[in-house]
Amino acid sequence: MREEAVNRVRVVFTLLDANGNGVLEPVDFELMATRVVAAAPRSGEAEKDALRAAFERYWAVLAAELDANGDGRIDFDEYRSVVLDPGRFDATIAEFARALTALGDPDGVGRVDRPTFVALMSAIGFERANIDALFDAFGPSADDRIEAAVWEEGIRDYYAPDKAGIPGDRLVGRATA
Ligand SMILES: [Ca+2]
Ligand SMILES: [Ca+2]
Repeated sequence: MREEAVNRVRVVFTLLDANGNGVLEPVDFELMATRVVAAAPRSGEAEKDALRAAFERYWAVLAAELDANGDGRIDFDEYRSVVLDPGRFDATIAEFARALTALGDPDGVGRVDRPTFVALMSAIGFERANIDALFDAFGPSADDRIEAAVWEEGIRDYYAPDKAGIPGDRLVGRATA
């Protein structure tokens, strides 16, 4: 497993622990879904419901696959095995990636502008400098928009254990220009 993959997973664990008590529980995913939906005022109810459903499923799958000691919570040692066998989570991550990027593209034109991207990624909890660095790594157009499909693929790559030097690494540590 690439060290970069472990670092990416650690960042996600910290963010998913929305109430900051050191373990993942259902309430974290409810909090996160509420925050992200609140950051997407231009999106329709169907898209918001899809995002909420994606977070619910995300938790359900993590709980079923990673809660090794069966206490209904997932600590980091349990969570880090998410990258050992990512195939188990492909469908869940793909659903999440699709739901999130759909919120980023409320007009359904396949493109995401920077303010919308920043709002959603800030709601998840990433730092502004990292968010901008990631957006730039996705190769924005002259009018400062990225392809929704590129972002969606970037989310899936983020969880890939064998990838390094990918745009998602911009979300780890301090952003560098
Ligand atoms: Ca928590
Ligand atoms: Ca547990």
